[in-house]
Amino acid sequence: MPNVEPKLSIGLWCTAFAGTEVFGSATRPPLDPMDNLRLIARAGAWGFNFHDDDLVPFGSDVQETDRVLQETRRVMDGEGLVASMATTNMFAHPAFKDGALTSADARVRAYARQKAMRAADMGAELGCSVFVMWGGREGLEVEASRDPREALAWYRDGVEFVARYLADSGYGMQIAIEPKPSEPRGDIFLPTAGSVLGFIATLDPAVRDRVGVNPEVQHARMVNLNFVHEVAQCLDAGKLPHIDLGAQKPGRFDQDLRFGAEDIKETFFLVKLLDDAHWDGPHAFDVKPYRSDTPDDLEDLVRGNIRSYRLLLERVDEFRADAEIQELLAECRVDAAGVPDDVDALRAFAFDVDELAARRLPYQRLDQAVVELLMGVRR
Ligand code: GCO
Ligand code: MN
Ligand code: MN
Repeated sequence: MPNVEPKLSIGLWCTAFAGTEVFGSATRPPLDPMDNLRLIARAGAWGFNFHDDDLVPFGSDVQETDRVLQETRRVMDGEGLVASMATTNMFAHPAFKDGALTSADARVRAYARQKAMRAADMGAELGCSVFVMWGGREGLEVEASRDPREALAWYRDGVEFVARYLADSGYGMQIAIEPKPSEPRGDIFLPTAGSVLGFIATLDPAVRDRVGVNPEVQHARMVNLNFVHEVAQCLDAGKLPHIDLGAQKPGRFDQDLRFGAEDIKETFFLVKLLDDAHWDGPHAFDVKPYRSDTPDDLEDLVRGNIRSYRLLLERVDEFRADAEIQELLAECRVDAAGVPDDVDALRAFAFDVDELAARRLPYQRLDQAVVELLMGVRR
């Protein structure tokens, strides 16, 4: 049995992705948001995530916004679906062509804050627990265009503003900043989980507790980082309110492939890490259909993520119950019996370094056992 039953969610923008990219136009018709919610529920997800504009068309007035939110609520209740995470689209509109919270145009920065406030209102209305801030346009191509220290200061002002707005409005949502190294900008500010953790440490202490990281598998693997270690660092800092899951071949553009579709071993250790940590935040699939998918394939995309997550959790159970693996793990650890703690005694202590160096580590067998476990031949 897993330590925690995972809350599995998916973004409305994932299933609604019609296939438009730089080299080609849409391959699927638009997907109505309410039909999208029903599809996600039918495929077995616990919850859904949305940008303001995924649910309510850009530029809608207050009445239209309220109408859509009420309809959403009705569908959620009918389908037993949870609104997990809300976020602001601060990247699609041409007004954000050179940044949102880090734009050198102070009017754009103010407009971005306004849009974030409205998105937060929508999230609170639907009962979301997390507010993601992905700074897709927060970056540059022309290094000469701004002093990155100034951009980071604007970024900090923007995040603190949103965090204060949530607090002042009595909203319980946690902010989760999502790092990404590039795409759509040539260079995005806050490229890795470590960068976001460092940035959070500089926030006003009055709002710092409300802000964490939303790391994404694909964004770390785009730049060949060990995602399991990125997530471990967020957990260690108590800063993991949310996680974006998917799959990615290393060193490529953001592929947003179905969870489990690449690097099964690292993905297994990610699932294991989250369950070992008893982490009970929302597990969000942030994936895209293939351009070749038809509308009928979208449900398979959602189901595939869920199934792979659950299957890997079963493999985690097997890892814990595997006598040989547990024995090998026990062999890997040695306590410091006989070694003094005391500073003076430790300074004087004579280590047998040859013995330390000669210790045998059963890593060939351990890693092979994991590979075989994942191949399904140890049951
Ligand atoms: C990406 C990002 C986005 C964000 C989402 C939330 O694919 O580059 O992951 O999908 O997570 O837009 O703002
Ligand atoms: Mn992505
Ligand atoms: Mn994401």
